[in-house]
Amino acid sequence: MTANQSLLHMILGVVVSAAGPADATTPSQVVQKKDVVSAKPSTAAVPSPTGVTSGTPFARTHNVALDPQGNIFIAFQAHECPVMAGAFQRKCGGQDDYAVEKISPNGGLLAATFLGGRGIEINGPDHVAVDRSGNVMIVGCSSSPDYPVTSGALQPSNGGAGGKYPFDGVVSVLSNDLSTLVYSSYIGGSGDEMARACAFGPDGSLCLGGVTTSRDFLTKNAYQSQYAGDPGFGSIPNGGSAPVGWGNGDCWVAKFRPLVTKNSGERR
Ligand SMILES: [Ca+2]
Repeated sequence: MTANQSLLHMILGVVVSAAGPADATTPSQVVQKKDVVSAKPSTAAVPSPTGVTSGTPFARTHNVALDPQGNIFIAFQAHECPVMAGAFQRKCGGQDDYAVEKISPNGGLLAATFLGGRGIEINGPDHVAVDRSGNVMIVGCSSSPDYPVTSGALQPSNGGAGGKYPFDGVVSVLSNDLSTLVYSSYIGGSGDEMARACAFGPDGSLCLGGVTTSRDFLTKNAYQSQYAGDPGFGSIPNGGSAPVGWGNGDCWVAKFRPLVTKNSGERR
């Protein structure tokens, strides 16, 4: 086992223990139960663990990824994070945000940024992926009406903002040094969505998957263009007596064109 693999193994061990019961949780359950523990490793486990979650009382993560140089990218839900000068977003937008950290193969914190708006970014983010150029993609779920998006985004506004179902999926790509938001968009309709998995295609395309409870979820060239699940999250469909959850919605998959736009500058 190489040093890199050993470090990653240790961090993954922490992540697994921190994730808790997995993925049947709902936005409200996540917020109410506070059933997440810090992913901060012991100093004995990781030399100079400068920041997996230093200073973070509440953190949740599901995934890590490596860039071609062996740097480790971890993303989690947090209100506090040791961001540095040059970070894309240096302050939490409100409630919890996503936080993304770049950690060297030796365990040193190289960069960190928040990513979120004044609502809550929850349940992860569920997936992190890194492309051959080192760009870092995360996908997740946000209730914020002001989650950071880039010009030319597929969906620049939250499809459920101000309504009963304010959670949309989000997909964001950051530069390798976490200073620039390369691409970011909501993806969702009037119901609730989560984006739960992501990968870069061989051509650089963004491939996403998630769950929706929206009858008006955007489709294009779709195998299944009509929503077949129950109505929105928390509703009582079909004469039932209990509200439905994510499991009563539909899955979705989406493929975005390779990245062509770039924004720059610090957001906050
Ligand atoms: Ca937030």
